Amino acid sequence: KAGFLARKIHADMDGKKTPRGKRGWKTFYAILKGTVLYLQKDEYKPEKALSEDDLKNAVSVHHALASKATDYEKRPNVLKLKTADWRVFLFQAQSSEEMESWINKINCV
Ligand code: I3P
Repeated sequence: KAGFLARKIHADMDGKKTPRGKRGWKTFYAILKGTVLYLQKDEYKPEKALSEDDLKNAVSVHHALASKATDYEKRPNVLKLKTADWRVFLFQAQSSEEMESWINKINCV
Protein backbone atom coordinates (compact mmCIF):
# COMPACT_ATOMS: atom_id res chain seq x y z
CA LYS A 1 0.00 0.00 0.00
CA ALA A 2 1.20 3.51 -0.77
CA GLY A 3 -0.02 7.08 -0.72
CA PHE A 4 0.47 10.49 0.79
CA LEU A 5 0.38 10.80 4.57
CA ALA A 6 1.10 13.78 6.80
CA ARG A 7 3.04 12.75 9.90
CA LYS A 8 3.28 14.26 13.37
CA ILE A 9 5.71 12.69 15.86
CA HIS A 10 3.91 12.65 19.18
CA ALA A 11 6.20 10.53 21.37
CA ASP A 12 9.75 9.25 20.96
CA MET A 13 11.16 5.90 22.01
CA ASP A 14 10.02 4.71 25.45
CA GLY A 15 6.98 6.99 25.16
CA LYS A 16 8.80 10.24 25.97
CA LYS A 17 7.01 13.32 24.64
CA THR A 18 8.64 14.58 21.44
CA PRO A 19 10.25 17.97 22.20
CA ARG A 20 9.06 21.27 20.75
CA GLY A 21 10.51 22.03 17.36
CA LYS A 22 10.07 18.41 16.29
CA ARG A 23 6.31 18.17 16.62
CA GLY A 24 5.26 19.74 13.34
CA TRP A 25 3.28 18.07 10.55
CA LYS A 26 5.21 16.93 7.48
CA THR A 27 3.89 15.27 4.35
CA PHE A 28 5.50 12.13 2.97
CA TYR A 29 4.85 9.57 0.31
CA ALA A 30 4.31 6.47 2.45
CA ILE A 31 4.91 2.91 1.31
CA LEU A 32 4.09 -0.11 3.46
CA LYS A 33 6.38 -2.94 2.41
CA GLY A 34 6.59 -6.03 4.58
CA THR A 35 6.75 -4.82 8.18
CA VAL A 36 8.24 -1.42 7.33
CA LEU A 37 6.46 1.85 6.65
CA TYR A 38 8.79 3.87 4.44
CA LEU A 39 8.26 7.63 4.47
CA GLN A 40 9.76 9.41 1.49
CA LYS A 41 9.81 13.10 0.76
CA ASP A 42 8.95 12.59 -2.88
CA GLU A 43 6.74 10.20 -4.71
CA TYR A 44 8.25 6.75 -5.15
CA LYS A 45 10.46 6.29 -8.16
CA PRO A 46 11.46 2.66 -8.69
CA GLU A 47 14.86 3.59 -10.12
CA LYS A 48 15.74 5.87 -7.21
CA ALA A 49 17.54 4.39 -4.18
CA LEU A 50 16.29 5.28 -0.70
CA SER A 51 18.12 8.29 0.69
CA GLU A 52 19.64 8.40 4.16
CA ASP A 53 16.69 10.54 5.34
CA ASP A 54 14.24 8.03 3.91
CA LEU A 55 15.90 5.28 5.93
CA LYS A 56 15.85 7.40 9.10
CA ASN A 57 12.15 8.09 8.66
CA ALA A 58 11.24 4.44 8.08
CA VAL A 59 9.12 2.98 10.87
CA SER A 60 8.85 -0.68 11.84
CA VAL A 61 5.21 -1.60 12.20
CA HIS A 62 6.01 -5.08 13.50
CA HIS A 63 4.02 -5.43 16.75
CA ALA A 64 2.69 -1.90 16.27
CA LEU A 65 -0.91 -0.84 16.76
CA ALA A 66 -2.85 1.51 14.53
CA SER A 67 -6.18 3.04 15.44
CA LYS A 68 -8.29 6.08 14.64
CA ALA A 69 -6.99 9.07 16.63
CA THR A 70 -10.34 9.80 18.26
CA ASP A 71 -8.73 12.14 20.82
CA TYR A 72 -7.17 14.35 18.12
CA GLU A 73 -9.70 16.81 16.71
CA LYS A 74 -7.58 19.45 14.96
CA ARG A 75 -7.43 17.55 11.66
CA PRO A 76 -9.71 14.96 10.03
CA ASN A 77 -8.76 11.39 8.98
CA VAL A 78 -5.96 11.04 11.51
CA LEU A 79 -4.75 7.67 12.73
CA LYS A 80 -2.51 6.97 15.69
CA LEU A 81 0.35 4.51 15.40
CA LYS A 82 1.99 3.07 18.51
CA THR A 83 5.15 1.15 17.74
CA ALA A 84 6.74 -1.73 19.64
CA ASP A 85 9.41 0.67 20.99
CA TRP A 86 6.66 2.98 22.33
CA ARG A 87 6.91 5.71 19.78
CA VAL A 88 3.64 7.41 18.88
CA PHE A 89 2.90 8.93 15.49
CA LEU A 90 -0.16 10.64 14.10
CA PHE A 91 -0.75 10.17 10.40
CA GLN A 92 -3.32 12.15 8.45
CA ALA A 93 -4.71 10.36 5.41
CA GLN A 94 -6.42 12.04 2.47
CA SER A 95 -9.87 10.58 3.19
CA SER A 96 -11.61 8.48 5.82
CA GLU A 97 -11.49 5.48 3.44
CA GLU A 98 -7.74 5.90 3.09
CA MET A 99 -7.39 6.17 6.88
CA GLU A 100 -9.35 2.93 7.43
CA SER A 101 -7.33 1.21 4.73
CA TRP A 102 -4.00 2.22 6.33
CA ILE A 103 -5.22 1.08 9.76
CA ASN A 104 -6.26 -2.32 8.41
CA LYS A 105 -3.08 -2.83 6.39
CA ILE A 106 -0.80 -1.84 9.29
CA ASN A 107 -2.63 -4.05 11.79
CA CYS A 108 -2.53 -7.04 9.44
CA VAL A 109 1.26 -6.96 9.06
C1 I3P B 1 4.54 22.10 16.82
C2 I3P B 1 3.70 22.38 15.59
C3 I3P B 1 2.53 21.40 15.53
C4 I3P B 1 1.71 21.43 16.82
C5 I3P B 1 2.59 21.20 18.04
C6 I3P B 1 3.74 22.19 18.11
O1 I3P B 1 5.61 23.02 16.86
O2 I3P B 1 3.20 23.69 15.61
O3 I3P B 1 1.73 21.70 14.40
O4 I3P B 1 0.76 20.41 16.77
O5 I3P B 1 1.77 21.33 19.19
O6 I3P B 1 4.57 21.87 19.21
P1 I3P B 1 7.06 22.65 16.24
O7 I3P B 1 6.89 22.56 14.75
O8 I3P B 1 7.90 23.79 16.66
O9 I3P B 1 7.49 21.36 16.85
P2 I3P B 1 -0.75 20.59 16.31
O10 I3P B 1 -0.73 20.83 14.85
O11 I3P B 1 -1.38 19.28 16.68
O12 I3P B 1 -1.30 21.75 17.08
P3 I3P B 1 1.80 20.32 20.44
O13 I3P B 1 3.13 20.51 21.11
O14 I3P B 1 0.65 20.73 21.28
O15 I3P B 1 1.65 18.93 19.91
